[in-house]
Amino acid sequence: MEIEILGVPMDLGSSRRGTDMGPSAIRYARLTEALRQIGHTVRDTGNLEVPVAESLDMDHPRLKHIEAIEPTWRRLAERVARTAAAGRAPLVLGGDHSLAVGTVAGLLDAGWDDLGLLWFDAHADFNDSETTPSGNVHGMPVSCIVGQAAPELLAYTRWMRRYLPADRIVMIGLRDVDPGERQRLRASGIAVYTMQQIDEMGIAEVTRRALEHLRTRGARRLYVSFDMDVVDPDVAPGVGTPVVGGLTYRESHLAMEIVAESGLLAGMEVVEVNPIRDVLNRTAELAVALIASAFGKRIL
Ligand SMILES: [Mn+2]
Repeated sequence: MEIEILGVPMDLGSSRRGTDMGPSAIRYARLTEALRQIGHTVRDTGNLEVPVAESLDMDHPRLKHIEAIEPTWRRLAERVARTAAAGRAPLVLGGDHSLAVGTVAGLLDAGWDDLGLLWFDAHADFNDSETTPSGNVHGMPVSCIVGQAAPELLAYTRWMRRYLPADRIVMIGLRDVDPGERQRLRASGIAVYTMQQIDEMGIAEVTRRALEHLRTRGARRLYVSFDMDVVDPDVAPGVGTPVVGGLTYRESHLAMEIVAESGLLAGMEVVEVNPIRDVLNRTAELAVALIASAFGKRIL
């Protein structure tokens, strides 16, 4: 596979600073080497230019830094669309999770009408300007991606040519959902597997069902949006918003191995790596190992 890496050093969408250093930490953990070792052609296209938080005025209490985030989404969408249209697999390194609006918009712009989105996360990221408890946009990207949001937030997605149908998203690993978000999520049409279902069924069954769900709704190309906080903080301490009770080391790998076996993977992003909170770059190293598993690294 031809893989194109793009870093998005953005932490404007979260209040805890540090995820802007995520792309650097992941590269330092030898990402390109890991992918080349399993036979892929890899090109690192560097980082997208993202404004530094200190250089900005706090513009909007319910949509913090939205005036800087929106143009970043547009530029990211252009870059991702170019990569995808050229037949290469985009591999986006975050950065906070708000960046997903730009990546998914770019894939849709490239004509990926058969896109299915697998969203690994401790959170639903389905708030909007009305339900948000914090005003942090990294808690809202899925609302923008499916075009279900309060008008105030939706106004910042007018540049998007289309939204992704809600039944082409499956969320896995949820364990921390805000009250207003919960109601909207239930009514959204998005399929969800919480940690409770993973405990009951096992991650293998959950991942297979998620893939089957996307396949039966017409997905032929899979994009994985992997928030490192889906993994338990004991294993992945260096994340923006840690929540106890997450995936184990092996569960997270097994999910990626099953993604690889599906043969559908066409791109991926790994977000919310926060080196400030990390221990000796362990979380970035895990990110690299999980990316390698998703792109086909096998034990035997
Ligand atoms: Mn997230």
